[in-house]
Amino acid sequence: MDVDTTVEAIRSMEIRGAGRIARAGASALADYASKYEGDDPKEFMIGLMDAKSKILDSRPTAVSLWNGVHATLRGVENCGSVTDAKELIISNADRFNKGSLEAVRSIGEIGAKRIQDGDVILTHCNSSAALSVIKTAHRQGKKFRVYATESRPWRQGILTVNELAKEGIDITLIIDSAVRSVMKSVTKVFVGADTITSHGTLVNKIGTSQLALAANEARVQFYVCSETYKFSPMTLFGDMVTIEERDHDEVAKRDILEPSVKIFNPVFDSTPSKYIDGIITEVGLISPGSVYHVMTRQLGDDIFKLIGD
Ligand code: RUB
Repeated sequence: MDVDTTVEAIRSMEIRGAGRIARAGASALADYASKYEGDDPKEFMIGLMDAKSKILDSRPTAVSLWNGVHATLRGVENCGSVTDAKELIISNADRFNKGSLEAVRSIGEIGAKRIQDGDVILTHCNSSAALSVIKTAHRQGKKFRVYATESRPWRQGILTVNELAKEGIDITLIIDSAVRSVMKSVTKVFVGADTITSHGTLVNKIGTSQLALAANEARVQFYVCSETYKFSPMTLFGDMVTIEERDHDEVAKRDILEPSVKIFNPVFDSTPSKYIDGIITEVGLISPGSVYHVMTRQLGDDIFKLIGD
């Protein structure tokens, strides 16, 4: 898919979920590189930087997209020719995408160990990482049931319940406001992540923090399933995470409302680290307090080169 088509598909939610948009961004840059037919390095780089900024502007909250794009462009400034740059971008994108899918699989293996017979699981929205944990535990023969929130306004919960039902998992759809009501019988919560800050705050689908509060009140374990490329290097340097606000029409059509009614449609919210029992990543089950160490260990000195880019 070319850059403009990818950007439009991400904006319109045809491609959604933090992992998927990161892989789509990486693939779009590889598509630009593979289709460039000239041999002018300057022209190639101008087109590449234009593609990069369009992709990064497509959705503002998930740092996975930023990390996917930077992983794909890593080292391109040192290439001596357009041919070298094209090869590097294509192979970086391929490595990022394969690593991303492998991370989801590893998270499934690690997280499934936290699920036991008789568990009642709650999940929110539609997270490939969280569903990898649930599906892996089911494939291992564990007997449990799952509640999934509808996740207004886009209702990604419908994707979740259908995906889990096809696996033969005992799944119940609830409306978002039923979370506290079902929490009495829930034993574990598994959610995904769009961004995790250097101090362990989770940014994920709007309503996640309500699940965390209700879980905390009911003494229910709350796990975040997150590839490490959802850790945000910028937050280490004090940057805030931008919370996307989407079109008002997604909440309610204007024609059913009095003209003076305002609509506020934030897409993500923040869950403080104190509500998180563990973050299940491809490098292991870590505490929110370990995010800084994992992120700096993985990025090394690159972290300073990346910031301000
Ligand atoms: C999706 C969402 C998911 C995370 C993680 O929001 O909040 O929990 O993106 O998903 P949206 P994954 O539908 O607005 O993109 O684990 O698949 O990366």
